[in-house]
Amino acid sequence: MIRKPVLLITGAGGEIGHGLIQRIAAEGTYGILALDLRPIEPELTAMCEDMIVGNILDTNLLEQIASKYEVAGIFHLAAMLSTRGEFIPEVAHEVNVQGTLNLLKFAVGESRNAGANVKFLFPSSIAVYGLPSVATKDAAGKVGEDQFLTPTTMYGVNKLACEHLGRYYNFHYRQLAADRDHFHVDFRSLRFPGLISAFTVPSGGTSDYAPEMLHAAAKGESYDCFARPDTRIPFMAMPDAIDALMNLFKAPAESLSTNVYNVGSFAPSADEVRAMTLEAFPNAQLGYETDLKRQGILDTWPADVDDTLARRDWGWAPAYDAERSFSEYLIPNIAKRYQ
Ligand code: AKB
Repeated sequence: MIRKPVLLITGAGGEIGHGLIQRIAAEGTYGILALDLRPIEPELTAMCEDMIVGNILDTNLLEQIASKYEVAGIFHLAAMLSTRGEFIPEVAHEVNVQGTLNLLKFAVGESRNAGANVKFLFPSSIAVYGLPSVATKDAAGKVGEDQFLTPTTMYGVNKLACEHLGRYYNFHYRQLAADRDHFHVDFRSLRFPGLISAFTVPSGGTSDYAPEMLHAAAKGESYDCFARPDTRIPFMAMPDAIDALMNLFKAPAESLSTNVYNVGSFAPSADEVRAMTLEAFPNAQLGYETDLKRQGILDTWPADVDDTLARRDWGWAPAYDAERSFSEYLIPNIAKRYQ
């Protein structure tokens, strides 16, 4: 069997996967091995070396992949998000933590086979933060990587656990074993804010109100926002999220001072998102019906993040602020999509 060097993308059919497959295919440096529970769109499949329908919890499947391909890097995107995870927390833990552990172990094997440290890109989240009250959130402003790490959702707990697992596999894996490998997993993680794509609508997240509002307005559907008008959390346009992942992937290891980086972009209130949406779609019917339980989660997430380390270590600089995200990326593309 011929082993081909590829980048493995788990959760390839999700929101980030869409943009990432297109970016990696356009760059042309690597082949893509897409893995998802369901087949992905034919146009995206056509950009991939292979599309495997399967589960990250299936270790036999991962062994088969290892025997067939030389995986040069992993973008482990598969996850169960914060809202959905609260309905089935143990399943969320299995998918989010055991699934990540399986992939980290897989990455160790690939590093050993390749004789080089395989890069493991992991999208973490602002859900790792757990601010104790709205007053603390208001006072905290931009939150740094080491502050308020007391998440209240299973998803946040899982993401934080996986950041630590990644650091362990990077630096301490089997530290007492006599036959400890020289090679390790090069674990790199980004704490993403809520992401907004013009081409896909998220599901199962708690930051979903912003993209839901925008897509509903473009479709001419009425929408009641489940967050309070004054709710403020950070958001990012999808092209910047893809840039962040690719730039961190390409950054020289010696420039990185940590395994986990905040990345910020813009941080509008729910009402500011509504106003920007109404500017583009003046007839949209956008109201509020606050879901106090989901609001409770949003109140524990920071109003914004301090991304000084990402800016310093690997030159992070978002291309899209709120104005540009809406006027140049979101509105034109969403409007065209639902025309
Ligand atoms: C969610 O809402 O669960 C995600 C996230 C902020 O990580 N979009």
